Amino acid sequence: MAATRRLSHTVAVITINHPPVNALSASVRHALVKEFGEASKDPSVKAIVLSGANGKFSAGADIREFSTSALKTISLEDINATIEASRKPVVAAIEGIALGGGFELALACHYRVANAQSRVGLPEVLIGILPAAGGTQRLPRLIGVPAALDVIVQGRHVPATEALQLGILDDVVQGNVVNAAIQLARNVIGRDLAKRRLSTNHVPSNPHMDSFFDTAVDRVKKQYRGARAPIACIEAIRASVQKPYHSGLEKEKQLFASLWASGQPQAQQYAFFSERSVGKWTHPSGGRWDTVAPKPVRTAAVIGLGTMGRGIATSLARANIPVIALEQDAQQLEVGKKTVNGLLEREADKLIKQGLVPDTKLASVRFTLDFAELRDVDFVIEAVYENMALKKEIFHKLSSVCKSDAFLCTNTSGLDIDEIASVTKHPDLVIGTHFFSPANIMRLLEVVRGRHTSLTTIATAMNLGKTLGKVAVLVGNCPLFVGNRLLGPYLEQASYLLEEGCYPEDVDKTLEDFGFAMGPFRMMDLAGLDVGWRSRMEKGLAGNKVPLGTPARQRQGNRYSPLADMLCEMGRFGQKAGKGWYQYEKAGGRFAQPDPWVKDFLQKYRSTHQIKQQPTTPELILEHCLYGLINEGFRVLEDGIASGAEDIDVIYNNGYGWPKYRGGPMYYASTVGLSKVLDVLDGYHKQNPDVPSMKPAFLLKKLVAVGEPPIKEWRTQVGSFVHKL
Ligand code: 3H9
Repeated sequence: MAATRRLSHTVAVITINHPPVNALSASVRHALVKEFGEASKDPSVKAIVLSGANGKFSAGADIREFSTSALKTISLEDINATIEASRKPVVAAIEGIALGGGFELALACHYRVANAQSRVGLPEVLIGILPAAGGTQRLPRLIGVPAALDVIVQGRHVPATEALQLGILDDVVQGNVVNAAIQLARNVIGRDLAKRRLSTNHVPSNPHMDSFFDTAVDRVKKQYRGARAPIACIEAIRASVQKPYHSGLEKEKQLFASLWASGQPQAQQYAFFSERSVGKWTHPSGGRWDTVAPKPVRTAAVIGLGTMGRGIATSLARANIPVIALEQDAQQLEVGKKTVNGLLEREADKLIKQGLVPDTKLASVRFTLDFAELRDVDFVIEAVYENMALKKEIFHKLSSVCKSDAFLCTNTSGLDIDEIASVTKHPDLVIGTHFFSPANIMRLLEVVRGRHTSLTTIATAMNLGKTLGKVAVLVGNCPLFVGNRLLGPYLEQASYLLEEGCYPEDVDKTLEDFGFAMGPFRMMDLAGLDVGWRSRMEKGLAGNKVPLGTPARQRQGNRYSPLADMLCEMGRFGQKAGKGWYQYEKAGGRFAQPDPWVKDFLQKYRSTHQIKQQPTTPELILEHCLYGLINEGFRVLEDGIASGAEDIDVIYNNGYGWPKYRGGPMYYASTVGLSKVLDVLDGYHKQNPDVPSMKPAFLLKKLVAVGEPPIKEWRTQVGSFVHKL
């Protein structure tokens, strides 16, 4: 039964029961109509309580129904209207979550009571839509426009204590919320419900409301470049002020339809389900996520308190895992300790503000210089800088100091996990974790399996990722793993575009207009140009071995752009130096300004090497940079480094500033059409045979040859191609 009803004295308790999250699918809506209708008619029932089974009120509409006709059977707003109009008081008993349509259902009730651990919110914007069952009209009527705008446009999950302060809830209780709701329902029997029917209230307004909304639109246009849902949310709330309730509802419906037609919700919902599917990893050996249990991580250690180590230690403590933080240098330890303690204080303040204390606690971090203190920890994360010799020395030490079943993990953005594991006694317990900076904020975690990594080690690292609130994606061990590997051709193309006539700001603007948080040149300036330069020198690509400024076409072999190396030779390392591809107000400054020096430098470079300027359009810039990246994505799939297109997309959506409303690079390729991507790559490669990264991948050609199956089917298709390779 999707919903059940029982009687508690004179109160009918209707419980939604649709695991795992009580999504309001068609069967639930049918059941609600039936149970509510019967409770309304039953003369022995004087009040009604609405609740959810298994500790959750409801996660809202069933997202999988959006692309089916099921959504059309019994609208949620009709149910809400019936509940609100009820002459018997209706109380929502909120446990766990009341999100999206689930919260809209609660808003239609006359009273709302929640337990202290619960969260309410309208996160529709995060899946590309807007609340479309009256949420944008009822919430402003309940808590006013500014607060409603904040909750709806951010898609925030509002903790119960804050929701009480905002006036969303009537009560927050520590114990059994259904009992509390029954008690409240009894107390209000016979009361006048007119003021509790939100649709009949006015939205508090003032003469400056219109400019308030205009400012909000400008702000979200900047913040969520190209995303339509946040703007639609604001327009719907604007309608709640300007129009009567039912006209506001109409506006909500129209906005929903136009968003759907834009294709953005489909991309964001693909991204939503992809994030869930990557947690269900499979191993090339056939090992599956659900056949192995993760080991508990009761204590952890972090080695190295640089930027990464500090963020990782903070993440672990926030997840209530006690940490031992180790540095090899006393001064570094002091600096690290100060920073981590500062970060933890901020985390503690946040918890207090959200009313989550004392239920949510931060674990302790102990600081040490002594490896012997790591002898009992369950999970060690080494986070020293990227140097193979140093990492091997540490792993050798860990292998003799730590208990024999401790998991040993290296935080690296591209070093060989197998080589690191080779110096340990138990390579099966060694795994890579590529955190993204700042590690206490960024959601992405690439979990890198080595040749000997056991399924239990993978399960434990993946589970730890989830505990830390990360999106953990399992990837194979190859230079640069997945995210950074795809970045190679993207940056390479960006550099070639400069050789051929573009300026950094042209390329950045095009990619930022596409929706990237940051264009490639601003990103390189932020990360520091010297990092890549040093690694290219190690590989013999940059520096003395390549004559400075030798352009592509005059060299033997593959094309290579020396522009970034030339900037580094001149100390232009990016933001930290106050100059790189742009100029900044000072060293460490953040405001990138186009630099006349760079313009002059590029012009001289082109004329010295007689490079003819090519006409460029934004479309061309996008094709070159993005198709190169996508092509590498297909190669990663061919190599079995990522197990599906979804994995690559999750990595780009969460770690590389890819606009989620475009689904991720592989999803984007599917919307552009694989044959178009193939044609462009093919044409480019024929003209530029010295750029191997643009040679169309075998898998891309195969997918086009079999008629471009939908992305959902790529995983199986990829499997069969790889077997045949
Ligand atoms: C809406 O309400 C529109 C209305 O305004 C208007 C309608 C006309 N539907 O995340 P988890 C699945 S739009 C279908 O791993 P957690 C999820 O795929 C909706 N399925 O657990 C997974 O399935 P599986 C607005 C859903 O504990 C399983 O549940 N609401 C839905 O880490 C467990 O999920 C939202 O946007 C759904 N609504 O987090 C809320 N939600 O096991 C979206 C979840 O097969 N949901 N599933 O992989 C969330 O934010 C999180 O899932 C939640 C639980 C916080 C609920």
